[in-house]
Amino acid sequence: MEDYREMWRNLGIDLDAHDQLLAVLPPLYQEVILDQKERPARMAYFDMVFSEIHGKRIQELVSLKEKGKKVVGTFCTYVPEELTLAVGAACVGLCGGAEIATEEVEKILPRNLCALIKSSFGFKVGKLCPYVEACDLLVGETTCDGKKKYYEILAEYGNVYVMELPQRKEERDRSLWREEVRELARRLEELTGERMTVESLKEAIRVVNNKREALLRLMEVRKARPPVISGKDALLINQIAFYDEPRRFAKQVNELCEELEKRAQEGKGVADDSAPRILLSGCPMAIPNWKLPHILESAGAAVVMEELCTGIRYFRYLVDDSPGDVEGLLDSIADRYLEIDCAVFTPNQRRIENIKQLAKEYQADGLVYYAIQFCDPYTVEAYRVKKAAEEMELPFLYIETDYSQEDVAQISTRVEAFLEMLGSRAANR
Ligand code: BJ8
Repeated sequence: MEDYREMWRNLGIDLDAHDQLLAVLPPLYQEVILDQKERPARMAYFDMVFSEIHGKRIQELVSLKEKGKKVVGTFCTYVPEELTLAVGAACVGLCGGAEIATEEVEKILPRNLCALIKSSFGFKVGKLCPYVEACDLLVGETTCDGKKKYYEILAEYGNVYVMELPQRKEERDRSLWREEVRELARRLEELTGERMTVESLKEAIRVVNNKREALLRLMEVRKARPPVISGKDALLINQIAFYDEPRRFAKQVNELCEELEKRAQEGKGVADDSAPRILLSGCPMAIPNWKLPHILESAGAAVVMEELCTGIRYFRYLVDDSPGDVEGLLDSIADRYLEIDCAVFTPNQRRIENIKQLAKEYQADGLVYYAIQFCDPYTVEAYRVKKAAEEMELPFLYIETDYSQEDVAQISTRVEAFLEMLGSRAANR
């Protein structure tokens, strides 16, 4: 890896603490990702992106900034990437997936707050994330209570703008959300000094839709039996989708899909066809949170689909680019994002229907529900998902955890028992 220390120093990174962080990642990556068997050759690109997580991509963002462009950070799939691209800025997802600077964080945030929020804040207070330091604007949203109150505190550390996300999907909610999308567009125009035009919006929609289509193509090939890519590799790709350059990323995903489609034709898989197929559902798994998929796949399961924001919730719907004026395109963008079925919405029946459909399409043998401890929307909605699974006679396993490694043995035991039960069901079929 090149020497990026000067760049990190200029961004205000705490170099000593950062060295410690970077020392932990390669062995973890080796164990969880690189040691898997039969990995597709085209995963090499994503391995490179990960190995350069604080290097090459940051260098690209810094050189954009040197050319007068802006970088915008987001924490949620409801914040429209298209708007950022339409004003020539870069967009990066900033959710944290590792326990970081916990002592510092817990001086300010409560201990019993979800790990994802604490992690994001840890990267900021610990001065450990060059992405967050490269951002000219951080865009938050009123999703769960923890996040919206956290943004008030984050505003003491950076330039924060918060979108008001309604929690229902009635017509008046749609009007509010369309207004919010317009307001963000104005804020981004102000930040960059660029006006959004029909052309720039259409181009941005095209770029992000292409990324979504590439990821949808990847999901399609995961229906194959035996599975042609591991759940961990698919998750890694979904995680990288939040910070890589979107055009290059889509091209790489499409090239990987060619390889996987060929594998599917040849019946070549990464696991045996008898491996229990798992639909994973729940809270997002931000990089480098691979804890549960690693436990599942090490125990012999094959994760075939993620009903997560680091999964299909991020790319399921495309933006309609047919309107011929800026206002129409902004409405079209707003409407697409309001389709997302996060558990912060009520009622949220669409999510239940989507989960049922995914379970059928991917021939899931079991549903594993992942909830981050203290996440009210997802822990409470688990009840309805469990009920839906019962109606489908789909075995259900609920895992509530955080980012620590302390409960790995206990989760492994529960996962093993669950997979054993799936195995005996299959044998009795
Ligand atoms: S659209 S899932 S990215 S809000 S896990 S911080 S909900 S307490 S991350 Fe999310 Fe947007 Fe929804 Fe997706 Fe709160 Fe729960 Fe923590 Fe969460």
